[in-house]
Amino acid sequence: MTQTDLSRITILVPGKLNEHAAGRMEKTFNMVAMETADPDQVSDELAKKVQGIAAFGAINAAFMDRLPNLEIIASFGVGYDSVDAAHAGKAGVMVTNTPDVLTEEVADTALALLLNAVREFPRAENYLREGRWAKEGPYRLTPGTLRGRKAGIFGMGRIGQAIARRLEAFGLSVAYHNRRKVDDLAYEYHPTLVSLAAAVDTLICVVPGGASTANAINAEVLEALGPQGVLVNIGRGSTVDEAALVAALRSGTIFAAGLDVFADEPNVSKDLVYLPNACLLPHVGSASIHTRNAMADLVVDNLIAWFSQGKPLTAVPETAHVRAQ
Ligand code: A2R
Repeated sequence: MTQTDLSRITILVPGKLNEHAAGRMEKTFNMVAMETADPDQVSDELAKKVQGIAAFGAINAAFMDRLPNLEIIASFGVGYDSVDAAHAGKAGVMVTNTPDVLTEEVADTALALLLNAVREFPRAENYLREGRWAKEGPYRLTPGTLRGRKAGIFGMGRIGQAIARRLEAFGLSVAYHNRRKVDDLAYEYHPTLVSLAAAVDTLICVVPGGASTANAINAEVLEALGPQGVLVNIGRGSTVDEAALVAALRSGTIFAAGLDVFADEPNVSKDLVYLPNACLLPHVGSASIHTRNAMADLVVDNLIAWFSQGKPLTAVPETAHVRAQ
């Protein structure tokens, strides 16, 4: 299909659109923006026209079912737990995500969270900005250090392995838990999350969200991690039982946490906000212009590949069987 032909294809964009993606989409397709993915806000005329969705937020089954000619949902981000991909797979709708292009950026952020949680750098910087260095003398020696720590990665996938490479360079030992052992990977494997937590003192969570990981990091796992324990979550907020985490941080069951993701974003539990041993970031794991542009390009390139060659670049496993009509 030529560029001109593509301009006849209607792509719906619910919610806030990445600017770089918007620029390319407007040039390439007939792009229709709407506020939210609400099936009641789609007119019958528009519903018939839509062949693709560029998704920057949740897309549920009801929204897909409102669009009889929908062929593809190109989702922004590697995690696609907010898109009902299982339903799409059954309905013959392709779903794509944006793996790989954000791997190194997210791994960088994981290490920043770990360092900040352990060495208190944000608090030390505030101390300087408040003029306390000159008035009160040097910032306190931190009780935490990376020296001698043993790291465990929950989710040794693309990002998990990029984090592991960084941890090795920092001199930490690395172990991991996945549902399956990864072939040709020398790191120590643990068949359960509790056994991983018990074997390490630094747990980094980078599994996808969804039912299979919901609240997986619970009171038992935090107890196993122990009083020197540091939890870093760069995956999804749904994976951590936040009430159990707050209790563990308050009681000293674990030492500290570094979190980029939360159960109810953008609302962050006040209990976490007031805890001095929690280092919190507003879901910025991949949030550089460089990496967000690369993710936006992959969203648009998936749509172009689907409508011009009948094959996307990065299908999610639940819809890998879907073929273009
Ligand atoms: O379990 P496996 O063998 O499928 O390994 C995957 C692991 N994983 C799990 N591990 C334990 N229990 C589970 N229920 C479970 N579900 C998945 O997480 C795999 O090693 C890893 C995910 O790696 P990738 O698919 O390569 O994803 P990537 O690019 O590393 O991104 C991970 C997540 C995203 O889904 C977003 O939520 C976040 O990082 O940005």
